[in-house]
Amino acid sequence: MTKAVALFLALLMTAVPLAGCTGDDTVDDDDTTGDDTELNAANERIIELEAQAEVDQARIVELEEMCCTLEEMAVQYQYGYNEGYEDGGDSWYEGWEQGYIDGLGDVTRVSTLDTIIARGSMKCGVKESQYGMGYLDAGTGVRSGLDISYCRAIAAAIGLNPDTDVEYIPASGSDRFDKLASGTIDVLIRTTTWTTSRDADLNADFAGMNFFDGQGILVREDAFPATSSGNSASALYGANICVGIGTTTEGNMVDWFSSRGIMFTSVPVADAAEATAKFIDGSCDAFTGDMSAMVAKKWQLDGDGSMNGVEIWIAQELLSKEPLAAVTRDYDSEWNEIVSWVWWGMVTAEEMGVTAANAADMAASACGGNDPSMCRLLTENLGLGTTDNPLAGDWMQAVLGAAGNYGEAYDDAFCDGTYDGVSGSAAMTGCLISRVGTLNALVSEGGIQYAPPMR
Ligand SMILES: N[C@@H](CCC(=O)N[C@@H](CS)C(=O)NCC(=O)O)C(=O)O
Repeated sequence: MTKAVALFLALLMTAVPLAGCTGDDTVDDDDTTGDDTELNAANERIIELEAQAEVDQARIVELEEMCCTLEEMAVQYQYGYNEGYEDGGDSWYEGWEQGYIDGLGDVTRVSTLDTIIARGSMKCGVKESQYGMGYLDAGTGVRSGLDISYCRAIAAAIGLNPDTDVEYIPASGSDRFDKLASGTIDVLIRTTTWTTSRDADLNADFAGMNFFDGQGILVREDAFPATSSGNSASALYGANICVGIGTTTEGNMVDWFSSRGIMFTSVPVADAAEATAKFIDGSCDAFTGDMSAMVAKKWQLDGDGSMNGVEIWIAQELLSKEPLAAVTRDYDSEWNEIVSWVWWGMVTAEEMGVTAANAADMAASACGGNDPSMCRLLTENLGLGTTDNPLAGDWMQAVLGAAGNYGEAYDDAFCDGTYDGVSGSAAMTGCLISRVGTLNALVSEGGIQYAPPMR
């Protein structure tokens, strides 16, 4: 790409002076100082330059057609990079060069949606360790959590069977973005925080924020007693703190403690299993991660007796903002739009009082009666999808059937599963993480879960 852009710019730079030249090619008849030979030579040169300008102009048009938009140029770049990375052999850079050349030969962009439909199944990159978000019950093989519901909802939206056509692929804190970029997964839904540098530097485009989280710290009472610590992370002087490699948590921890002048030792771990083992055996005095993970971990460790009688507590502070979002690859707009609008569709359904149970009836009465916005939500695709694979008109009914509205999905993930989907967060019962009064309530309840208009 660098070469093509350089050539393109070089040609442009040549064309500009040429245009100036041809626009100023009159000869002054009153000029008696020049002789005919000079004049003829100048005229010949002008003709020569004009001919060259025509050739250059044709080449510019050719290059413009090849790389008709900047976005397409970037797609080629990415294509080349991915190809090169895959086929790189000894040197990824050589592979990149080759991949780029190959990529130039194939500028046709294929939406991930079309790839999924052709394949007949969707690959969702998930967590398996975090109860409430992405959890695999080793005994029953059942997956649960808000992230799993989101994967199911997307599958249903695009006409797949959410029970059979979703392949769940575990993604760790450190390999998740590679798995996405390489196409090992179609979408990443794994408690992933949306940050500027991830968005800008990685082959990653963020979509629906399904949970607004923050960073928490789980602490061993025998290392730092809760009462004398004032239930505060600021008392953790000299603590050994387990933190997942490749997470936002690592940087936030350094920011938070160093800005307060608190010394600590970071203990980097590959995953939650290693962190849990080190926390249990005392190699780590504390374990830090998303608050949703810390609450779930405390609940699990309190319940399974693995702390051998050692009390554990969660510090009162939220150390950061962790808006957890789904992620697709860059330059994959139609697919990103679907992933985003499935989430907003679930929020909108809750705002409008539509649930898994009443969606079909609501559609019938709204479209037969006088409720155009409800009819639109439940029976129109609103332009989502690709030319080859537009979403079905009843895609939102399928989403609701697979995962419910946001309130129902939240209830399935964190509460007792009895919520009716319309009565509001205060009506949810048996919640591991209460929703009422938090950022994850609807805007109408003082939270920030909010959907742009669906029309
Ligand atoms: N939102 C964080 C995710 C942090 C994360 O996944 N941390 C792991 C580190 S081990 C964790 O807390 N896991 C807890 C669990 O899986 O139960 C990010 O995007 O980097």
